[in-house]
Formats: sequence, C-alpha cells, structure tokens
Amino acid sequence: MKLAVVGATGMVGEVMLKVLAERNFPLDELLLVASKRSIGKEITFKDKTYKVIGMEDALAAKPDIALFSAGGSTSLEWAPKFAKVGTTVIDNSSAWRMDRDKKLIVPEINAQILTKEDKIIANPNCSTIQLVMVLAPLHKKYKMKRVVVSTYQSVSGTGLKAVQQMENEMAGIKGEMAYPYPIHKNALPHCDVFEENGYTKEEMKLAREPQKILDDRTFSITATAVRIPTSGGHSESVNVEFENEFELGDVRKMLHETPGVTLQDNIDTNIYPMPIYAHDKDEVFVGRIRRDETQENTINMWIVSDNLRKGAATNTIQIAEYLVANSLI
Ligand code: A2P
Ligand code: 11C
Repeated sequence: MKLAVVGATGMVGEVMLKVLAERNFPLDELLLVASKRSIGKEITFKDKTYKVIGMEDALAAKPDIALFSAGGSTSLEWAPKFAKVGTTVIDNSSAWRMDRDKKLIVPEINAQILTKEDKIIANPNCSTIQLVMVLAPLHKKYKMKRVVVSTYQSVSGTGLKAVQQMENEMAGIKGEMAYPYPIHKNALPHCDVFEENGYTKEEMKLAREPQKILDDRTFSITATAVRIPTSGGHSESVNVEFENEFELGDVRKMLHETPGVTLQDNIDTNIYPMPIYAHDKDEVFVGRIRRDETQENTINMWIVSDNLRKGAATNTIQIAEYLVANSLI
C-alpha cells in the first residue's frame, strides 16, 4: 500500500498522520505532500523522518490512495490527474462533494455504495458528519421531516491562522486576523463566505450534504453557523421534527447502540457533551436529548465532535480502511 497525504503540513494533514499511526493503517510506502513552499521540510511519522515532496513527484509515484486536504482549488486541479493514473483520491475539501458523479461518504452510513470505479471520493464537511452520524439512525426509524440546526464552531475549522488569531487576542498581542472581527470573547454568525441567498456556505453545506449522504430529499434542513472561541470541536443545537412518534427512552437506547456515537445524557449528574472533552476523540457525542414541547414528534439534542478528527481526518481514513478491507483499490 502506497499512501500519499496531500496537505501533510496543514492542520488536518497533521491529524491524519496521527490517526494513521494510532490505527496502524497498513502502509508499505508513505508520501508526504504539500505545496512548493514546503518541499524538503522534514516530518516524523512513527519514529521515521520523511521529506515533504511536491505534487508532481507525488503524481509520478502513482500512490494507491491519496488523502487530500489541501484546499478546494488544489483538489479541483489535482484529484483528476491522480485518478487518471489509477490513484483513489479521498478528498476532504468541498470541491467534489455535490458533484453528481462523486460519492459523499460517512463510512458508518453509506460506505456500501463504494465501488472500484470510484476514483475521487468526497469526505463531507465536519459539521455535516457529526450531524448525520446522529440523524441517520433516527431517520431510519422515525423519518425526519425538518431539521433546524445552530452550530457553535471551533476556530480550528478555519485553520492555523484563526487559531493564531484567538491565541494572540487572548495574550493581548496584535497580529494577523483570520476573521473580520475579534474571536476571543466573541461569537461570529459567519462561517465561510456569504452566498447570494443570505446564508453562508457552511450553512448551505449543512442543508445539502445530509440529503446526499442519506440519499433522501424528502426532509429539509435549515442552519445557522456560528464561530465561537473554542478549539476542541464543533457543537450543534439540533431540533428535529419526525413524521412518526418516538419514545425518548428508545431514542437514547438507539443512539447508545450506534457505532461511532457516544451518549452523554444525564442531567442529574451534569453529563452532556462539551468540546473540551470531545477534543482528540473520534466519537460523536450526543446529549441534552429532550422532547420539544411546542410541537408534535419533535426532539431537541446537543451534538459535539472534534472537527479535525471524525469531522475530517478520521472519517477520511475510515473510508481508506473500508476500501482496503473490501479490496476496492
Ligand atoms: P503548505 O504548508 O506547503 O502551504 P491548512 O488547511 O492547515 O492551511 O493546510 C493546507 C495544506 O495544503 C498545507 O499542507 C499546504 O501546504 C497544502 N497546500 C496548499 N496549497 C497547495 C498546493 N497548491 N499544492 C499542494 N499542497 C498545497
Ligand atoms: C469550518 N466546516 O469549521 C469548516 C471547515 O468544507 O471542509 C471545513 C470546510 C470544508 O469552518
């Protein structure tokens, strides 16, 4: 297995390497790839030092799998070139997610649709992944009609520059700004760029991607995405209206039994998910499960997950593991 990590010097790339090592992903050769700026830079993986290479060299090496996390434009330009030489690209950017011919995969939900012919596979947006991990089993049983989600997103979702902005502000240092406003002691109702309809791109990803993953357009999702000064993970307040009746006990039991989901729900002992504790974990945490008393068949929940782990690196590597385990490369 020859594996390339494209964007190995970035925040998600770094977590990918950590997760590959932790899960002991089967590797014969590892290629660490980044922009021209980083060629020759040294990165240690499992006690071995690797030199970062550029895209041309990585392409010439024809890896079996390339995990891309180097931004949308790099994916648009390079993923087809890798696919052409036979590499299976698992892409963490938004470039291919809504492309009709590309599959959008959360392994616990829809990996079974993958075939050997899928040479560019899309990894969903971080806030989508943690949402659908909880919605999927509930939708199967109770059928969703409408979801209202408000997010509380970590600065790590924006990247290193944003983490630096928050740290600078906390230390009282003036520095480069990733956001148009301070983030420390603030909340910005603005994740990614605004679209023509007045929503942000992040909000529209939350509205569209779950329908593709669940292969169902009969439910609708509306979202408000907010950036808050945390760095451990994204949190989501989620209101779901179902077609069918449910018992709260059954919902809790179902989520408790869902692989990849951890139920943290006991108000008597103040047990509920929080980003500080989700940090560096692979699971999606759910709690504060309660009936919406204002509307029939409707539930409120609080969902938290590390956006760089299950929201990005872990999900990508789980897709790669699925391909290997099912001889799809
Ligand atoms: P580099 O460090 O050389 O800029 P982040 O999302 O944390 O900013 O990381 C982006 C990642 O994508 C980095 O590893 C970055 O490499 C890489 N990258 C950015 N532009 C390109 C490009 N044109 N070709 C290859 N890798 C790129
Ligand atoms: C954020 N969700 O937290 C974004 C980061 O489409 O993969 C990931 C953007 C994407 O701002």
